[in-house]
Amino acid sequence: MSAQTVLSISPKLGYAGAPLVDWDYLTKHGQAGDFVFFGYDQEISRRYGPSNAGAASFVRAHTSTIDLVQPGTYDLGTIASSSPAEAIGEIAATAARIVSTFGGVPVLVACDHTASVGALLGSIQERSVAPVYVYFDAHFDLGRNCAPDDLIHNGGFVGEILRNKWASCAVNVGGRSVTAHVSYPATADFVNVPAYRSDAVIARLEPLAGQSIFVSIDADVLDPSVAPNVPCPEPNGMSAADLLACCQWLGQHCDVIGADLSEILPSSDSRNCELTLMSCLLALKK
Ligand SMILES: [Mn+2]
Repeated sequence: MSAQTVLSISPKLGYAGAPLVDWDYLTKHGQAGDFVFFGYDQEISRRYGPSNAGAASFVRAHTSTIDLVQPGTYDLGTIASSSPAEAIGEIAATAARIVSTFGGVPVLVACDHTASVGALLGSIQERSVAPVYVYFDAHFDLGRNCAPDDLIHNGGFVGEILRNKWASCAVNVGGRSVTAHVSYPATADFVNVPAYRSDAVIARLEPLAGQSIFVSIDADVLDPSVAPNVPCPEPNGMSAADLLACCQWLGQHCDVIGADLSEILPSSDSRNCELTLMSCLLALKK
């Protein structure tokens, strides 16, 4: 048996033990609904918290030796971009290519949460109906204290998504920062679920059953006892089990068209939160 036969695909070295593949492999073997991870290792536009550059590679290195992965899950590697200013377009182009080539589901692992705009834009490119943007995050990231032309950063990008109608509605789960309690004028098409226990959250999410959704996970939705290594920690967050149960429910009842994970600080004191968060992303797969 030749080495080529044995290594028809790479050894498992990607996110959650998924095989690292290239476009050639995906074009030949990718099937509709397959989850395709890709990383982006640079900061794009951070307004809050210290830099977490390198987070995508950190998460891959800390999850590649486990075997959580299911069939039909791949890792395309880490994409490079010429500059942070070009990054959103390049992330969007990669996500759009995953969708258009074989109907895959793009799953981005990134640094600051702003990268989610690129993953969402690529995921919706061939769709006529905007999805619901479901984001697990201690912060609303609506930029309600920012000028309307100053929203493309990790504290305002959800406001930009709504203003541009890239999503039909944004649903926040786990928002609890001090700004979540300030009285701002209501934001159209924004809903928050101020509960963390999965049974209470799922009861609120039930209207989403059967709908197309994009799911974005900011690591700071978890309690700092579970995920201490985030740039903007907030006390009293969700438990790992509750976040996982919510993601399982979304995966089973909704059409997940794309997903992302961000805001993990590379650190030796991660308490393995990257494994927890990777399990949550995988739970979104049918
Ligand atoms: Mn956050």
